[in-house]
Formats: sequence, C-alpha cells, structure tokens
Amino acid sequence: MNTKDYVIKVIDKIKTRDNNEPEFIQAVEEVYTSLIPVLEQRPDLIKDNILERLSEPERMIIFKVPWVDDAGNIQVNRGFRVQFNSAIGPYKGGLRFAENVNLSIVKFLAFEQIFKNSLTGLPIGGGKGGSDFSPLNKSDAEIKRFTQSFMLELSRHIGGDIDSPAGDIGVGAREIGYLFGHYKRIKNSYDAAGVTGKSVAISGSILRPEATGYGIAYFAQEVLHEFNEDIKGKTIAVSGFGNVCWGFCKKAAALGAKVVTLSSEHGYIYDPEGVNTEAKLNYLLKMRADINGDLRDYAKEFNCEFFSNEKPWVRKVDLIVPCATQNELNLDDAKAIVNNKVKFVIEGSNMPITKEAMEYLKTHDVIVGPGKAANAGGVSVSALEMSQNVIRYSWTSEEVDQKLAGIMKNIYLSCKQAAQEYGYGYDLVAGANISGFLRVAEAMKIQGDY
Ligand code: 2IT
Repeated sequence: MNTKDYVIKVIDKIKTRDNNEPEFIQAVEEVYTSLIPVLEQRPDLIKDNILERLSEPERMIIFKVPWVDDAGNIQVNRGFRVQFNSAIGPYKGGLRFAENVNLSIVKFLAFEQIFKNSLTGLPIGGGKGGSDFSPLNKSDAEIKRFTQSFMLELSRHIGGDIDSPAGDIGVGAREIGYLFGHYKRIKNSYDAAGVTGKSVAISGSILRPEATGYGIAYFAQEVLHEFNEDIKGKTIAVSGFGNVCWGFCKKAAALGAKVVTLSSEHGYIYDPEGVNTEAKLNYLLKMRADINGDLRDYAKEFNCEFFSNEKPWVRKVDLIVPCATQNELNLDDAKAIVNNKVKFVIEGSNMPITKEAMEYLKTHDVIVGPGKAANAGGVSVSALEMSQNVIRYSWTSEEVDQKLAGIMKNIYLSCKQAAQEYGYGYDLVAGANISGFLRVAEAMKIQGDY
C-alpha cells in the first residue's frame, strides 16, 4: 500500500469509529494529510503504527458537575478532561466553559494542543478540558459553586507532574482563582504548577494574560518580514473581544498597527481610528468582566459603527486575525478575503478556518499562519509559569517577554524549515503539523510501544 492510501485508511478508521465528532475528525484529517511526505521518508513510523496510536487519547474523563444556583435549585453540567498525549511532558491545556462544549470539541482542542505544545520546544504534553457550563449571565457566587464542584472531580486527575489545566474561552483569572483555591484545599498542598493562568498574587506569571495575543503579533511580524513588510502601519481585521483579541490589540498598537474591527456572535464594530488607546483596550476588559457585556456598548462609547449579524472578514485590510473560536471563517468569508486581495490570514483562535475555506485560501495564494503555531504564546508562558512555580521564583515582565519572543521566533522558523524540507514551499500550516508531529513521534518511539 502506498503512503497516501495508508494515511487515508487511518483517517477512514477514525471517521468510522468517531463518526459523531466532526471537529475532531477535521483536526486529525488536516494534520495527518500533511504528514504524507514525512511518512514516505519514515517507513519506521508507519511500521510502528504511530498515527493510530497518536489519535487515541491516553485517557478521557467525563464527569457530572452538580451545583446549586442562586434560587436554590440543583443544576447539572457535564465536565470533560481529555489527557491526549504525554510523550514529551505532563498533559497541558486549557479549560473551556461554554454552552457548546462537547466531547468532539474538547478532543479536537486536545489533539491540536499536542502539536502546539510540541512546537513550543517546552516539556508539555497535550490535554484539554471544559464544561457545557457558560459563565455568561451567572452570578459570582454561582461561578464559585460551579468551579468548586468541577474541581472536586478534576483534582483527582491533575498535578504539576501529571496534568496542568489553564484557561480558555469562559475561563479567566477569576475562574482560575476559584479553581486553584479549591484544588489547594482538596490536596492540602500548594501545587502551584498544577494549574496555570493564575493571578500574580497566587504565583501566576507576569504577562500570562497578554501572552497569547503578544505571541500572535510576534508570529505575524515574522511572516510579514518574510515578504519584506512590517506590521507597522498595517490595517488589521480581528474577530472576538476576549482575552486573545485584547492581547493582540495591545501588542499591535505598540508595534504601530491599527486593528479596525472587533466582533461577537451578534455582529462586528468598525473603528477606523484603531483599537489602540488605553481607554479602548481597558474597555475590552470591562466588557468581558460585565455579565451583560456587549460589543454594541463599545460602538456607543467610542462612536463607531456596529454591523449587526455580519462578520469582519468583508473588510479590505492588510491582515486578518480570527481570535474568536473554531470554524468562524467559512468558504464565503474566504472568497471575500480573496476578492479584497488580502494577502495574510494569521489564526489567533484554535482551528478558526473551515476545511473548505482553508483549501480556497491556499489555492488562491493567501498566506495562512496556523493557529497551533501563532497562538502558542499562551501555553508557552503557561509552561514558563510552571517553571517559575517549581523553582519558587518569578521572572520580570522583561524576562518573560524576551523568552516569549524567542519562543515565537523558534516556532516560526521550525514551521518554515519543516515545510521547505518536506516539499511544501512556504506552507506554514503543513510545516507546523510536521514539526510538531516529529518531536512527539520521536519521544513516543524512545519510550516503547505506548
Ligand atoms: O489553547 C490554548 O493554548 C490555551 N487555551 C492555553 C493553554 C494553557 O495551558 O495555557
């Protein structure tokens, strides 16, 4: 059997076995298809059945999360933790609290995390978790009770040398604070590296909140430099208005670029002056902290237009940076992007581009910066947080930022080199998959047949 048929056979088996997990299948298909030229040179990896072993999570925990709401009623949500691969380090990855969270979404995020974490060069395996609980419209007391109930079960499965969760959509410093506080009580141990994204006051890392967005800006800058361009003076369309978006706007502003859109599920704002003043950046934090926070308030506050039920991808800009969620940029959006002659799309969120849109962008010469590389700054600083926790020390903002910038540069170079080496030219998407895969595959081989 030739290598391509072998890869298709492996993917088909996953499609049959996990046929109710579309996001997971999408993530696996993208990564495995890009590995064909690697496997052609590495029959040993086929012989060792690495692909099938790598797509089976080492452990999946699904648990009941009961909690009492403010009216005294007992509510029940579903909790997840997928411990996907620990070949290069303890499982590491965020927790997502949002209504649409299900096993397929947690599995795809955990699978992506394996390669992302590998790309960082740091010793962290892939994991992810979450719940179909949404903190929106919940009181602080409800969030506290929910997170404590969630941690009561999760605490049995995590630890600084086992699995270290952090934040993601719906989980910020407040939720992490409640989660860590309860973890500490249950374990009777200040295992700081067992949870990251903590506030600085409880052993968190300086710059962790900014890290994902800063990393995306550093990655975008590397891509632009490749084409003798600079982020300075660029006009950028961004989606979302959460943590990733905020960090990116902050660094983009510092580097002299102009982010002209923000979005929510209800529509987008167009701010031609750019989201670049302290007042605007702080307003993003305020909207997020407010349970009724709405992007329309930004439009009112800063006197700009809100486009109801539209996406920002219709804008003629220099650079597009999706920072909201998976599959937020579809084929129609890709066509608009090509039509507007936008040359660069850098993925801020995890798997924001649908399969069809990705194919369209690539065949129309749009340069795509893959999320698993571009957004790896967040988990990188999480890993630096673990290091600081273990040595019981904390680095300054300059030290963390310098390390982050170095990590992002290395990630970029490894994507670029892997793409070149395996005949993909400047396809950073394929390069990220290959480079992330090879480090994990070697580590699996060394450790035997797990
Ligand atoms: O998608 C991600 O990389 C995250 N949500 C952050 C994970 C982490 O452990 O900081």
